[in-house]
Amino acid sequence: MDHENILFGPKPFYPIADGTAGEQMYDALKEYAKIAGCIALTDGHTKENVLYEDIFKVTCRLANSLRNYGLNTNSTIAICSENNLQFFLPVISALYIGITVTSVNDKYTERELLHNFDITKPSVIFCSVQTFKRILKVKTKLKYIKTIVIINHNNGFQGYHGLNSFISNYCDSDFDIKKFRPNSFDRSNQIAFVMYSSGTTGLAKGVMISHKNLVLRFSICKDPTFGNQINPTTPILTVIPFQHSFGMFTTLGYLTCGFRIIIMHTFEEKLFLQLLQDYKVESTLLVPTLMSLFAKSSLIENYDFSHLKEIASGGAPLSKEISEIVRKRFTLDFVRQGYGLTETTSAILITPDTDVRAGSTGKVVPLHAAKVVDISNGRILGPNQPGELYFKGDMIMKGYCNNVEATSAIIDKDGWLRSGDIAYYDEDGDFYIIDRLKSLIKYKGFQVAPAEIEAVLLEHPDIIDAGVTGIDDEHAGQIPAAAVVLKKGKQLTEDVVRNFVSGQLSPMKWLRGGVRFLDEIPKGPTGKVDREHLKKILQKQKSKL
Ligand code: M24
Repeated sequence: MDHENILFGPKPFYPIADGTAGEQMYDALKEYAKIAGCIALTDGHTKENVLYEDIFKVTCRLANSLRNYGLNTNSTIAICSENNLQFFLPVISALYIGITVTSVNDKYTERELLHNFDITKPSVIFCSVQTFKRILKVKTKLKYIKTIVIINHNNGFQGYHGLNSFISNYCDSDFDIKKFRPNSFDRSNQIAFVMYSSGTTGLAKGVMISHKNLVLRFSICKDPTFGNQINPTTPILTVIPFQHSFGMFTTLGYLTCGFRIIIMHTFEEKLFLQLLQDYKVESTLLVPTLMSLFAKSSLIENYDFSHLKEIASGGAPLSKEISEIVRKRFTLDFVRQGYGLTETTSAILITPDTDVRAGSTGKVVPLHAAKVVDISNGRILGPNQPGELYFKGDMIMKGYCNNVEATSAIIDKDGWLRSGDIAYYDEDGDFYIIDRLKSLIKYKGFQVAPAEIEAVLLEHPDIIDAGVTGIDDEHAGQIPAAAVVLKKGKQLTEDVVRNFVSGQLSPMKWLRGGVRFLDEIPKGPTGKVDREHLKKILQKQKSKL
């Protein structure tokens, strides 16, 4: 029977709590707010602190403002900001009410923002001083955007609200927060977030994450084997962008645990190490690019990390060698790995701290199931046999926003989600990711969809065909590279093509892997770009440079 090869995660350590994600967050923050001086967030760059008490009060008032403004469970707001102390205020307030939050990359260009907003049509955008200009430009083109609120500015400017002015405009100054209660609704159907992912193919799609999906993440975060022991005030350092599911759902989970979260918006090696030491950090999150940096860093020995219990890495492949070097250099018992997709809310494979194997992405988390499928015949495979990974469980997204076709291409009728990754598991149920079947490029853990860059290249009047793929890079994991076919008689230089792309797409999508001019793009029988073949051509070119 095939079914004996389906791997199930263990029972959850605590039963899944009742209520929506907003109600659970409200209850948790209310408890921690009672602890005098309990710090929720510290800005690693400025050292400014925010207390749980502050977050609780402001989110209740902001939620009341959003209600009075006219938003409800049918509304969508957007957040477009780098990591900062205010990022989660609109996010948490929206969770209380059941307003959907769509989170867009703060580095996105106008073109990219237009594409993502059009999927969800948010009416209010919460942006930062840094993203304001771009958001303003986008607003002039999108009629459904009614209001902009600048979260890290009190009173706003150019006639646009800051966070305080928005609240004082829509919430009475004598509003009694004791009277505030979050809304109750069906947590299985209410969409808490729309995140963005290219899935296994194509352009960005809106990934609908329900309140129930999020409740499961909250539970796993508290599981002592797969998550963290709940000791309020435990210091945690994170540099993972909040706009991405990895940063968003780990940090929201930490807030439900009462941790002190030290945040960074930009990675700086010295500052990161200084923060680990000065705040006696017990746990930190990294992406493999930064793990590689620390494997070679000459600064580590200058600091005291005696409080550090774990480093966790995720978002892209981490080699066994790098993992072991970093573990030894920080004198840790283990390096934890997490593996997830935007479509699985958060990590669905995590290294349990009871059984750590270097190079493994860990075991299936509680209440979820995984299987490895032979890509040639669809059979479920046993241990040590590589195939495509599939997942099932309550963290699997509700579907792609307004895109039934794409949803049924990735989730089958029995609820199994195709990961597009090739992996195997060993006799003990530890998973190892070995390759990516889908065309997705991972640049420093960020998603880059080749189809999006190809579409931009084809807009150039002298380019008649284009193919993009990721080529291996020691520092970034993968970097995008392109092959283009020019119109007869036309000539372009590599720099012109690279600049054409850089002018329209955000830095993670720039053609750092170079451009090659070909007579024809290698394609398969159905006309799709043969990325394996293309990769060989482009990788060869890079190794010659
Ligand atoms: P998205 N090893 C190899 N490939 C990986 C990987 C890994 N560990 N993790 C992700 N990928 C690749 O941008 C696969 O090809 C994420 O990356 C994502 C989303 C939510 C949570 O999504 C895969 O198909 C997380 C990652 C996450 N990672 O770690 C943790 N969360 C975590 C770690 C420790 O769509 C593609 O990236 C503790 C707790 C955690 F939550 C998916 O790319």
